[in-house]
Amino acid sequence: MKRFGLFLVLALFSALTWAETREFSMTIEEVKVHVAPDLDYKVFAFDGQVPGPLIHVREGDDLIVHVTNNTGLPHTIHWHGTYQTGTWQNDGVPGVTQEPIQPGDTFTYKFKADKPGTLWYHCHVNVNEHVGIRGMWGPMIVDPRKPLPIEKTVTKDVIMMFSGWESQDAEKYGHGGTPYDVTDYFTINGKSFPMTQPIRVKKGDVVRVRFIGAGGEFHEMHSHGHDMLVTHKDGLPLPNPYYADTVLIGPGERYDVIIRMNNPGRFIFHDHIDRHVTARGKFPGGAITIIEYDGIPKEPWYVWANKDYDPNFFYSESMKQGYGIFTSPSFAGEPIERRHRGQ
Ligand SMILES: [Cu+2]
Repeated sequence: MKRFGLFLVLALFSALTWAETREFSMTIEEVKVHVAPDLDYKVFAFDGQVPGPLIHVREGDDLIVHVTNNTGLPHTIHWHGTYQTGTWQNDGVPGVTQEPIQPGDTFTYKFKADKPGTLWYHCHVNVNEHVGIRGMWGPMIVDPRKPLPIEKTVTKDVIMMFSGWESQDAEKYGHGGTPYDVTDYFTINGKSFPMTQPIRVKKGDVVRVRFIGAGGEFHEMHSHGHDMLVTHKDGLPLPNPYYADTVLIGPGERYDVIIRMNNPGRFIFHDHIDRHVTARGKFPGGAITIIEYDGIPKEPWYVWANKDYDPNFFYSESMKQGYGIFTSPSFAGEPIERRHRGQ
């Protein structure tokens, strides 16, 4: 009996303090991604994909991330949201915390996942080009040690990263991202409608959408037919969660919302800033998706009646796989011949 008591104490102690060391490797690659039916774009891509791979860890974990720069320009990674308590040299800001990672070099970041919630990572070199229009961003989800009761009811996770693109600089590394350049494409997870994907649900689902403002624009996401319960801002639980059917996401911001899927049908879920639902100036395009309930027939006139479905477009499948780093083949770009670089 005494021994069992000791076991219980030890089990409780390890459950409370359990933290893992998680060691990942990432590369930065020059690839071309397919942003819209009429737009291919040269990017600097984490592990060759835009958005970058999902990093999913638990609050308190120790992270070691080896980053190898296989591109022709210098970069860093800033872990947006982490406090870097006692590890400020890992904050990823060139000229402030480190020298940039030069082409061909590897840099290792070591830090604790000390802030829970919806975070993201991005380059901090020449940010307005590399982050603004060149795809250098990815999601980092840190599960809290003490989730809210409502978080435990979630049946499906959806991650949406917003960004803008400038078609005139699609082929020109080292250019673009200034206030004088025209942003004419807008995307969710790197794709402009109709290349985005539906959010497929069934009645009774509790969907958590994590909005991440990865680009330089504001996005006003509007959920037809459903209210969103806004529960977290920048990873932190709100003292007073509130309902909204439009949520404004600014650059760098994150909002977590919970949507109860209680209204079977088919509903558009779109950016309410008119120019953000265009592509090269033409409607419809840009930041649009559609909530599709199971069992709703798809009439032939439905815009996505015959769509090839990618269940991991919003990282929903990756989020089910526990902790680690998760690449997504559907976000992968095509390699660019090095000799053509720097056009
Ligand atoms: Cu960069």
